[in-house]
Amino acid sequence: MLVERRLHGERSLLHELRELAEAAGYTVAAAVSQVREPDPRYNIGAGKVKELAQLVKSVGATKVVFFNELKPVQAYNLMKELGVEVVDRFDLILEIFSQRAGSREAKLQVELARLRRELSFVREWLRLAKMGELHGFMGGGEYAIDTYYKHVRRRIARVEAELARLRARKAERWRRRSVENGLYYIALTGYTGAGKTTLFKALTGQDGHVDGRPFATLSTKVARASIDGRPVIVSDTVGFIDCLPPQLLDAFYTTLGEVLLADLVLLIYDASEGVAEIERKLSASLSVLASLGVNRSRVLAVANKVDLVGTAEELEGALEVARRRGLDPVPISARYGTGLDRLKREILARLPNYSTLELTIPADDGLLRKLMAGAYVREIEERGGLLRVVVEGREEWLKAVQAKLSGA
Ligand SMILES: Nc1nc2c(ncn2[C@@H]2O[C@H](COP(=O)(O)OP(=O)(O)OP(=O)(O)O)[C@@H](O)[C@H]2O)c(=O)[nH]1
Ligand SMILES: [Mg+2]
Repeated sequence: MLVERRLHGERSLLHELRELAEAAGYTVAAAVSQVREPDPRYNIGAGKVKELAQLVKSVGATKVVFFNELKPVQAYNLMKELGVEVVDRFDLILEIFSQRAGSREAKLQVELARLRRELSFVREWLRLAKMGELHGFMGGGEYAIDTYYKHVRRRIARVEAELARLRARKAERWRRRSVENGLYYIALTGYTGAGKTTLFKALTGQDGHVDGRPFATLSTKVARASIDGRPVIVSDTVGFIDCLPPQLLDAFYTTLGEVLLADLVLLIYDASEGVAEIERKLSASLSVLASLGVNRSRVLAVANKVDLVGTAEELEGALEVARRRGLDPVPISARYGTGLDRLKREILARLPNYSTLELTIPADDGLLRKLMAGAYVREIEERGGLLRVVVEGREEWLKAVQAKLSGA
């Protein structure tokens, strides 16, 4: 059963909570919404709790999921009154993440988010214990809680250290690819379900998991692609979501090294949704990107699923939402390949430090192959045993190749 409490004038997000619950494998028996200020005891009003208890019985619900973040005491009070397990949206998202975490990194990230959450719970217990408000809620008393708190802190430090090692290795791989091999890095980002993985497939030919449920992708996937002959690295990333719990943001998104290091960040959104929904998801995505430190100048917006958009006016409306935020979206259909040519042109036009260089190289060594792997060789001409080539690519890299040549 789903429950949401919102303030007057706030939009309901029960539809999204439902998608999440279904993605976690639940069948939704009922959904309840209440408009009021939070109640410190239950989050919702005490009268509503009685109603919920009735409803839980009549529909036979075995679990209640709140949209709102519950304080430990609220969850505890609610469980006592409702007689079934009570979780909030954070727990639900974490449940999906842990079901789907495949890679070592994703598993560690789930653990970190869980530990961080636990830490904030323990802090709350400690606070209540100090105020003498626990009334047997935690039998062990303040000392036991304090010991546990230290234990959680130690585990957090250990997981963080391992994640830092993984991240350093990733950054090193990136450095090799960009600095040593000249490749550009493009990150696909956007709200969950926007079509990142579908576009990733269309650009790289590599398969990814697509199932139409939220958070289909949990681990970043990286592949080489050729954009009109220009070799690039494309990465598919974890989707964003509205009201992302801060502990999850910390655990999952600040480790999106791909996004931080990317030369270009594509922000994909589903243009087939209503304008209000597009607005909500775009602004959630932009605020995650901003909190990751991604500059707007590196962002290229992509309006996906135009095959589902009914009329030209609707499409215009969907593009206008992004324009109002200073973005100039490229309309595409990742599924049917519509608009990909224009998207590729726009990508190329935005690659930073892209330049053209003419080089004369020996015909017989591996340099030509190296150039072709890291840049776009536009022209090749043979001249008396030497090759005159015109290459386009990352300026620093081309200059480095040139310097090596003249030094040799
Ligand atoms: N009609 C249509 N459907 C699309 C298009 N692109 C993606 N979809 C569908 O939208 C759903 C989500 O697509 P994904 O590619 O998994 O989206 P994602 O952004 O990777 O989602 P997460 O991994 O959950 O963040 C799937 O059911 C896709 O088949 C498109 O251009 N047109
Ligand atoms: Mg995906």
